[in-house]
Amino acid sequence: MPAAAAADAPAGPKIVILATGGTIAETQADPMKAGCKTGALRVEDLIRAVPRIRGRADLTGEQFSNIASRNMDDRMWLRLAGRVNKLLRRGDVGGMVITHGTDTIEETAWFLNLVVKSGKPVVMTGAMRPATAVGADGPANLFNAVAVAAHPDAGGRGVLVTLNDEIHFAREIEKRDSTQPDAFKSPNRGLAGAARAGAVRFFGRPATPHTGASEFSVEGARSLPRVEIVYSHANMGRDFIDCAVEKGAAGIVLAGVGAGNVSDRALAALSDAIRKGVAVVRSSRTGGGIVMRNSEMDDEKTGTIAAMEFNPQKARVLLMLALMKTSDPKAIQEAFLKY
Ligand code: DAS
Repeated sequence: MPAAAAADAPAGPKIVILATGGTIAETQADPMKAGCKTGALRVEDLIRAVPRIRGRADLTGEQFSNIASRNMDDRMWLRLAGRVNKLLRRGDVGGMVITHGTDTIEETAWFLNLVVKSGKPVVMTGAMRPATAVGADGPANLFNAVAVAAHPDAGGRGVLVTLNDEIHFAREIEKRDSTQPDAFKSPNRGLAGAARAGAVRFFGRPATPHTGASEFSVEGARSLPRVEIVYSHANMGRDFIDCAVEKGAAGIVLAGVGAGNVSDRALAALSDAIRKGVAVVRSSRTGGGIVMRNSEMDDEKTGTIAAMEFNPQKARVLLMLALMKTSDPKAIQEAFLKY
């Protein structure tokens, strides 16, 4: 067999690529002008665009959706978790790659990390540049994601996200730049590993419970508790907090200033919300650091919950899942300390 054909021959474990959409599947009418066509490419197109990818694993593609990830919602998350769990229960499936828009990839990865019940590899990826862009990053990201999912030591690490030659843990990854290919950082506990041209190196294992060891499950769930994020700022009043409560939020995540702080006027609204049984988590809008319990604000007195390292969008996911089990602020705080 010629060398090129041998390199393309199916090898390795069976990996299912589940495509959900995002820029990796977008094209531009003119690469030099703004504007992208969402859902332009299907999973077969994504696979076809990557030379030698079939030599890394026995690949099957499945189109789950083809949306911009800003439109990812609870219903799709529940359906996605169900599909991933079902595929991973199959004896012949060795692992999965999920392509996803980068805008909310960190939220979906963190959600799946807590509700997928399998130790098999689940690796998410996407692209910052559309498929037709000069220097499109999608093909390299997909190639690396397949290499990570097919790696014999990739299991048991929770959901991983591979972009820009880096492997991130679902718990840690945050999108920190709106345009650059190196938009993703894992600021608190660091990277899970590196993947360069399909060469994979793992740096460590997750230190917190995930997948099979997570107590959270959405099996049979038809909806998720409503949790809103309110953004703290100078001159913050109470209206958006009151509105969230009136609209039926079971939880509120505060994207607080500094170490999860908020104005006295807004705090009065949060205290009223807590008295009505709404769980309130204090996170930070700063993009780094840890919102510790009883730091500048007295959580014992206010009944608030400290988000620890979780940014507002990650805290929202954890609060939604915690609220499926309890509305007791102390038990929810335990979850934020444990996960
Ligand atoms: N198109 C946006 C999204 O779906 C951005 C991207 O994928 O990079 O999230």
